[in-house]
Amino acid sequence: MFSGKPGKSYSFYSIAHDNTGNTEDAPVSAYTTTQVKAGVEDCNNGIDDDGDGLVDCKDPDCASNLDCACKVTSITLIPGKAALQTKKSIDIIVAVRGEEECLVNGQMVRAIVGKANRKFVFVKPRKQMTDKNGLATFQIKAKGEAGKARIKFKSGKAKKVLTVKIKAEQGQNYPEDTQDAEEMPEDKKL
Ligand SMILES: [Ca+2]
Ligand SMILES: [Ca+2]
Ligand SMILES: [Ca+2]
Repeated sequence: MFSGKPGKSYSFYSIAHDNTGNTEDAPVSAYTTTQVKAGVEDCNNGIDDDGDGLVDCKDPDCASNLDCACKVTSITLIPGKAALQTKKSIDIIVAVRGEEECLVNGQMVRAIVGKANRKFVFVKPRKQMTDKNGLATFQIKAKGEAGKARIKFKSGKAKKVLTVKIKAEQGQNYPEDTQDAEEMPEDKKL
């Protein structure tokens, strides 16, 4: 296979030979001309087409190529768990990452509040796209009842559950819930 150098133009022609040693004159113009374009990286051929040392998806020229888009492998919640008083709210940042910690831009993140948890919290918005830093921010507001709520965040095939402990305002009692101690052992330290 003939491989050209970026930015160079190559011409091809053929010269016919016969058995008696006569050689056809070279044609005046080339039969075909192939231009290897400089600065155009083909994002799916395993070759550094534009000569900058970066192949396919590693080349920033392929950043907007669909084959190279950062696809969700994990989501992280910041903070990873929350405690708040009734009627108070907190922002939870959902960080969506792909392979090699790439930032997933424009990916839908959903906040799912199961039926049993709806008496404790509101979440807004219900769904949101990640920004260019792979982040989506949700506000969680505690209703009037103390207890423990679980909110599931889902993006692509990744999901994470946030446990929110809601404490009654001072002077009120709230039920101690140890049900999730196995899953969230750090809760015991609180
Ligand atoms: Ca390439
Ligand atoms: Ca390149
Ligand atoms: Ca490039």
